[in-house]
Amino acid sequence: MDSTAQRAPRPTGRTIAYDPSSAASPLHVRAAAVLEAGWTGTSTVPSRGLYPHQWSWDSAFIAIGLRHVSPLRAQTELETLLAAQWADGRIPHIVFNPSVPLDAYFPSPDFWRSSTAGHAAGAPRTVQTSGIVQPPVHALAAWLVHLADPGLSRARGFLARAYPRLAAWHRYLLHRRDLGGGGLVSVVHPWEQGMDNSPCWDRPLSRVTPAPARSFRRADLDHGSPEDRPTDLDYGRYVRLAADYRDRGYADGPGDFSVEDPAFNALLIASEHALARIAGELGAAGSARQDRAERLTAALVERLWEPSAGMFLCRDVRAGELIPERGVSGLVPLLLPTLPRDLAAMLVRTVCGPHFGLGGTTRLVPSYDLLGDAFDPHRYWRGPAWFNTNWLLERGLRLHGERGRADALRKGILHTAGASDFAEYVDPYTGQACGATGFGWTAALTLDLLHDRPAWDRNGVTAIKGEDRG
Ligand code: 9WN
Repeated sequence: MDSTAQRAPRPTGRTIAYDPSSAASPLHVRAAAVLEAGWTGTSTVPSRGLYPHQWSWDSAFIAIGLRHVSPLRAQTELETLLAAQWADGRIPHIVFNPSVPLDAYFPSPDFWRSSTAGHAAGAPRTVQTSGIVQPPVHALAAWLVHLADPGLSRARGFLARAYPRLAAWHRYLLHRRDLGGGGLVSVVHPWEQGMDNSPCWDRPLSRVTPAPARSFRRADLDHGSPEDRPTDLDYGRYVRLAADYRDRGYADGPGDFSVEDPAFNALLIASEHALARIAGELGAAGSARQDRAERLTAALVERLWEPSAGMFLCRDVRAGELIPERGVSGLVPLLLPTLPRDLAAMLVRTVCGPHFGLGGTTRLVPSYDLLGDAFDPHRYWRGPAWFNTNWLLERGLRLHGERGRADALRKGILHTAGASDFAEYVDPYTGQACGATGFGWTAALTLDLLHDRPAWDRNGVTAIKGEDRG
């Protein structure tokens, strides 16, 4: 049954159309229950078993959904993450919960040693974190959370406290991570980009000597099926890269792995647009940020657009070339309002074409090229569909006037999320659940899609109907 179109009997026996965004709708109730179960008192775990700490981009997506249930919790979610920011501006990809046993997740705090190895970079003393980052969805999330309850946000000084931290975060990325020298941000580890095991990393990762398998113990295989997870060889390379970065005191500079990724940079641009709105709300000028967002968009097109693929590709900075693999990350810039029209039209054609199959062969947009040699519908980021990337594409389609396609994708996401018990990821053809169920951002983004779709302002930063009083 399509859970977006459920009907419920009234006591009178009359049947009325059920409002799926209502707090009483079954899908809303189930999604809210997932977030409730993952709430620790200060933040939300992505998954109690597989990911029992706070993750950076997960928290941003979770806050975007949580705002529909509790704007206060959504603000707290982001505040907890921002409190773990390093003095150099980086927001760590994991904030560890000290009450969780060390062996529950690998790499654990004793691997990252943030407070000692990260001392020179300004890691906080009071909380243990990882030393790498994740995509900057946070300013966008903060703005959307503010819009959910501007009165509460102003009363708590939410944006006034978040703004300097978000600005420092963007400064870190723009000043310390422009490793290619072309104005875009580079990631130095696949975990930073968030689509950890994408075939886009295979080529740059092949230069990395793996850490021996016996030198670490994976905890993920205690929860996930090995066929769905990265291989031991990939893990060995992840461990080597992270340990080398740690052993350099988390100092940034050219390393074995530096990649300019389209989704990471597009999310930074979307967040720059949001920061401009936040500055405006706080009575400051946001025009410099708008200009920067436009310059970054131009750099994105200049450095990562590949006309023959009809999409953006990743750039291997060390090799100085584009990586010839089509990952979903190359479609995410569709969410940018100032993307040239012809490029947006080509992205729509590509997402609906044979490589990604939207509206044709697939239920949801896969994480990787259906026709690619490395495609696997179940293995981590090598083909399955994720809910956060589909949510981003739904926004992009809507922004660029593709309302019919956006509505269909929204329906597909809601149906698949409900039917898969809010899976971490799914087979893009069948919707079969993979990885964890009861996954945080799947539930949160379901809640967001259950609410009214946004009216778009000219910057592509949403205003929920009737709530944009700024
Ligand atoms: C490493 C938490 C995170 C997500 C990532 C996803 C996965 C971790 C892992 O889980 O990564 O950060 O152990 O595989 O790839 O996007 O943020 O949900």
